[in-house]
Amino acid sequence: MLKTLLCALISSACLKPVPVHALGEFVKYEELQAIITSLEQDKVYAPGELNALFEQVARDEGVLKAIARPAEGTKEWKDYRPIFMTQNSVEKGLSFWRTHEAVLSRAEAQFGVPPEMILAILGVETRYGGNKGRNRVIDALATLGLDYPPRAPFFRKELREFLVLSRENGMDPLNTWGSYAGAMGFPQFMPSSWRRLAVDFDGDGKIDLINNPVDAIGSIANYFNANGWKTGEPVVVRARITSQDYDGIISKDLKAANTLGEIAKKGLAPREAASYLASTPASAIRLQGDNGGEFWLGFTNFYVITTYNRSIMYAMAAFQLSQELKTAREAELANTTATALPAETP
Ligand SMILES: [Ca+2]
Repeated sequence: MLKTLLCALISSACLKPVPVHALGEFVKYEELQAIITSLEQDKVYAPGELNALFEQVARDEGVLKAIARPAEGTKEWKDYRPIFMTQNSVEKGLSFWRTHEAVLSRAEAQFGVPPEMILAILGVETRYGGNKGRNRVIDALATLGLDYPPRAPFFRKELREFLVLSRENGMDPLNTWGSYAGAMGFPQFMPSSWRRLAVDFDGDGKIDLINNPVDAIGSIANYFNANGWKTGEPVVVRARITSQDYDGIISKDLKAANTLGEIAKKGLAPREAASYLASTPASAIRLQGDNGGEFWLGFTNFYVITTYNRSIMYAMAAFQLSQELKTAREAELANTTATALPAETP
């Protein structure tokens, strides 16, 4: 396609409005036909089945608009944080925690991921299942995989995975809904993550992340575990400035690329007195907070959160929500205990 070529050469060419494609337009695309041929050869679909399916798939202009301006790319931390850190989110999280307490404990025992972290992901992703996305997944993935050149190969792979997943899992691909990027259900798993890391955590023989919060809880825990979550280790701590050499050590990567010792030499050390080893892998993070620059030291677990969504602000929001939830839960349990105890006789 000429447009694909142009966009590959000049990325700004892709930002202009593009013509609306009619229903079924994608069937003409060579890139889609390659996916269809491969799925027919692999006998996942019968010949003709997918061409008929894609006659009912439409390009989604809203998806292209949405991907051009994700919140992580346009907001500072001070404006990003309040989107997720609300009283309402903490209260809903506590309510979800009470409802699914046994399942969360089972997930922690099996995968080593604490309940508050699993809940924070559910809170940030979908407000505990309240907003699982309003886009038809097949339209979203086809639009991004076929008409969004900057990330087309990634989304074409996800489109293929989605078609396989639908077949494996008995889902109707024309009636499955998710985010503008094709992420699905309570935990907003992309199709490849669903196929690789989702688990049937209630043992009903089916993995359902869209309607089943139990499968969602187990799947998030398994995802974190598989991506290297270190049970009981810290996630991120606030740093204090000890000298002004720190500029060069601020991380641009999504991994713990230095050690605490290296970062300390450049002038950033944990704010709270704690016995961290100088050899601990960490990265120095700078965020623009309400009161100017904030410095943090992210550990391996912090970067495990970014495997879920490749953004430092996302990981920080999820971590801070997890801590709010944990504190609120502890307070709730303390109150319950206090009222449950018999009154002491003086
Ligand atoms: Ca299940």
